[in-house]
Amino acid sequence: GIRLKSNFPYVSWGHYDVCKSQIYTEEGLAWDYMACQPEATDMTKYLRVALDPPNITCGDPPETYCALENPYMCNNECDATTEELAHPPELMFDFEGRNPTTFWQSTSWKKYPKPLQVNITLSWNKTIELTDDIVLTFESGRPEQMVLEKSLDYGRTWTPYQFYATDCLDAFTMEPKTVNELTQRTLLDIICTEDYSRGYVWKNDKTVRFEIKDRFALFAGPRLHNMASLYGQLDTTKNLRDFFTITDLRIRLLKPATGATMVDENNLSRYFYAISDIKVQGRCKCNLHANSCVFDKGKLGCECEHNTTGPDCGRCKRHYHGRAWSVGSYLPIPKGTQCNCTINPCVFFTFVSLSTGQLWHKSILMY
Ligand SMILES: *[C@@H]1O[C@H](CO)[C@@H](O)[C@H](O)[C@H]1NC(C)=O
Ligand SMILES: *[C@@H]1O[C@H](CO)[C@@H](O)[C@H](O)[C@H]1NC(C)=O
Ligand SMILES: *[C@@H]1O[C@H](CO)[C@@H](O)[C@H](O)[C@H]1NC(C)=O
Ligand SMILES: *[C@@H]1O[C@H](CO)[C@@H](O)[C@H](O)[C@H]1NC(C)=O
Ligand SMILES: *[C@@H]1O[C@H](CO)[C@@H](O)[C@H](O)[C@H]1NC(C)=O
Ligand SMILES: *[C@@H]1O[C@H](CO)[C@@H](O)[C@H](O)[C@H]1NC(C)=O
Ligand SMILES: [Ca+2]
Repeated sequence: GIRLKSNFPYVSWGHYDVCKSQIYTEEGLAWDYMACQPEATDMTKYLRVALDPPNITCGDPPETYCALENPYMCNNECDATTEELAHPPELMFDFEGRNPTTFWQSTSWKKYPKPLQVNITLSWNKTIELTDDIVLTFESGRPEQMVLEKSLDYGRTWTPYQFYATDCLDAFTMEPKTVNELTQRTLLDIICTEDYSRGYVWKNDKTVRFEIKDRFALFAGPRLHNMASLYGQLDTTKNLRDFFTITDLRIRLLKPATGATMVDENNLSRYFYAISDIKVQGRCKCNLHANSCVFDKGKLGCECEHNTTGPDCGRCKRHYHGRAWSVGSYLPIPKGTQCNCTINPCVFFTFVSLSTGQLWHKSILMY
């Protein structure tokens, strides 16, 4: 089990909002160092999106689309040169409170039976930890085949997160499963689900999910009331921690909605992909050594404490290798970790360079 200090400020997702606090000890005032992490937030504000093929967005040349459920209803026009009729990728991430919805749209399945396949790659150039379900909203029927993939190394290698199909056996030779069938032991299994691909039900539910919360619930209980138990597991089980950690996501659209067993070859303008919204909630991974994450000059980075440094606070600062770096811990001091100075006493000076007048951030160690 995990022991928690009763005075830890506990916020929404159970993260501690301070990295250190002053305490009174028998020897006087001292610092108590704690695990800390930035608050979870909407991570779609900080990503880059790339499409493959790059020219797969509709509207160049302009095209008219028909509704999937009614081939005579053809009032969906896409023209990249007209703002009101363009459907660029940004519209997957804009604020969706308006009516009508705004969405990205692909070209239609003109080259049928050649597959209509699109990769949508989301990159953060920073390690982030997912804290809530990934939710995609499709505006023209959910795809009949799709794979969600993740990368943990800035897009060099990819692994599947989840497969989606109307028929898992047929599409991926996988038995269909639902997230509810997972247990603590099989939590990291990659499954194929048919839950989000069924024919015409798209009118009622347009969303495709990757269920993070249901997986958390296997440790933290149905209403996530026991986050300490989850954090205890995350703290000690690297595979589990890495499972929810990403630098990039890729949505591989493999087959659009057709709503039928046969594709109507006389009217291929009924088949295309359209996505109005993508939700990705998470926080910067700071190895439990930072309270906040900043977005500066287009770049996400942790504001490291505990004398650590690096984009993820993944190492000790220069001259602070008195103790080997390790992930911050939810366990109380002295298990709580921080990098410390190599020598004792540890004094630093900041010099003003006399020749240039500039502040010289060179740190000098003094005995
Ligand atoms: C996209 O570009 C490729 C290669 O340049 C071309 O073969 C393809 O027809 C283009 N697709 C569209 C929809 O314009
Ligand atoms: C097929 O698509 C065209 C537009 O490409 C449209 O005018 C027509 O009404 C559609 N329906 C049928 C059944 O042909
Ligand atoms: C999409 O990504 C996969 C690997 O993740 C790659 O094999 C494929 O060629 C990419 N492009 C398309 C258009 O599917
Ligand atoms: C990613 O971040 C690194 C620094 O951590 C930077 O050097 C690189 O240019 C960034 N790449 C992109 C594509 O922004
Ligand atoms: C970081 O180093 C400074 C200077 O030596 C020290 O005062 C401080 O206690 C250290 N912080 C942690 C969390 O170890
Ligand atoms: C740094 O931590 C190590 C391990 O806890 C300890 O042995 C060492 O004395 C510490 N150094 C300083 C300068 O406090
Ligand atoms: Ca939108």
